[in-house]
Amino acid sequence: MKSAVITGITGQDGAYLAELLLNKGYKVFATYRRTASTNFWRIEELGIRQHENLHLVEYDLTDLSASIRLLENAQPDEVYNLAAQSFVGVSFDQPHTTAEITGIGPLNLLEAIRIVNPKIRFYQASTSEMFGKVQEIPQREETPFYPRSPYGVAKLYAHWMTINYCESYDIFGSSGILFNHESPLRGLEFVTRKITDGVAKIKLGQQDCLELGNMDAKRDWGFAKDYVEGMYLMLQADEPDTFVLATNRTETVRDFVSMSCKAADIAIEWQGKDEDEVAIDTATGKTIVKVNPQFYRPAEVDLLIGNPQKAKSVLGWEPKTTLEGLCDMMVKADLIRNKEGRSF
Ligand code: NDP
Ligand code: GDR
Repeated sequence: MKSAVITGITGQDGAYLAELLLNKGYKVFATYRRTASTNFWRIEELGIRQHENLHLVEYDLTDLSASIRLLENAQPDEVYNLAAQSFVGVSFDQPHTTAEITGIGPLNLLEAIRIVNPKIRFYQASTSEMFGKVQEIPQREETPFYPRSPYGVAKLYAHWMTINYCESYDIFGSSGILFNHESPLRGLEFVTRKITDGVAKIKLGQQDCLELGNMDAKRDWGFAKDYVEGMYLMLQADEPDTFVLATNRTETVRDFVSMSCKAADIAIEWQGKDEDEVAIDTATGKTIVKVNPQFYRPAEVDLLIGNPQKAKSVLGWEPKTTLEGLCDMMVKADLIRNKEGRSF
């Protein structure tokens, strides 16, 4: 029986990856942080919390000795490092914490692998945020990096440390440069889920208006469940490497709002520009979306669109879900949850 450590089981990707590996017959050691109240709702939604091969381990990525103990106890074949302070907006307010968790944290795991067993394979959750300011489109593995947030800078450090540990100590460390991936399990602070949850509440009469920041930002959005397959494939490859996972389609935040309203059967009309831009519900004449500059970022990533060709040719990986399909799935899930009075 193969075994794997997944850090960050309480997050979106950790939950989907655990489900995938359990279905493949893995023993999974999944880490969570001690918090005053537990947040296992994602693995509960997926119905895997009580799985006999899922072992929940309390752990903090910033602790080197805990990282060593984690690997000594689990003796895994593979480590998937998904834990991070992953919210770009917060990284501007908490740059130190972000650097410690998102930048130095992965180094603790690399050191632990070096000390405990250099044969353990390591996956690092790198990100399209490392591309930041547009240097080339579509972005691919060779595109120069220009991060635009403390989060992006921290991730870039961890990305290069993963490569450095491969080259220095012959550790199998692969990085997935993943573009935005979403799902009904996405955190409510991220824009897609904020929109689908907000639109569902507006449809149900539970909320009047949704306030957003930069409507012009363009993102390459895929489905998280497709992307965790790519993580798994990276650690089954013959050689460690870096791979972009993306859909090669980009849309604005505004487009995602329009798509979500359509999925909820709300007809809208856009009016105004910049900070005065609004979306009007054509049936009621009410403003249901408006701009709040509070959500603008000090430095923005304007345009992301990835080229996943290498992942396709080397790993046989391709995204399977369209953006319309993803958006529809998220809106439907949020309509059901909000109708039942449970919103995570
Ligand atoms: P989430 O924010 O949903 O999950 C992050 C996880 O990290 C949570 O389980 C969180 O625990 C955990 N965590 C945070 N700090 C620590 C710490 N100090 N020690 C241990 N665990 C910690 O992220 P996603 O699932 O969306 O993303 C997974 C990874 O992929 C992240 O590293 C993210 O940066 C990266 N990524 C994500 C993309 C996306 O579009 N989703 C795209 C590219 C990269 P808690 O619940 O306690 O906060
Ligand atoms: P991102 O995701 O920063 O790309 O990072 P997010 O959904 O937070 O923002 C996407 C874009 O939408 C704009 N935006 C808003 N964003 C939020 N959160 N809230 C708003 O109200 C809002 N209005 C407009 C943002 O300015 C931005 O341009 C995600 C995270 O999962 C990272 O961990 C991951 O590495 C990258 O995706 C790839």
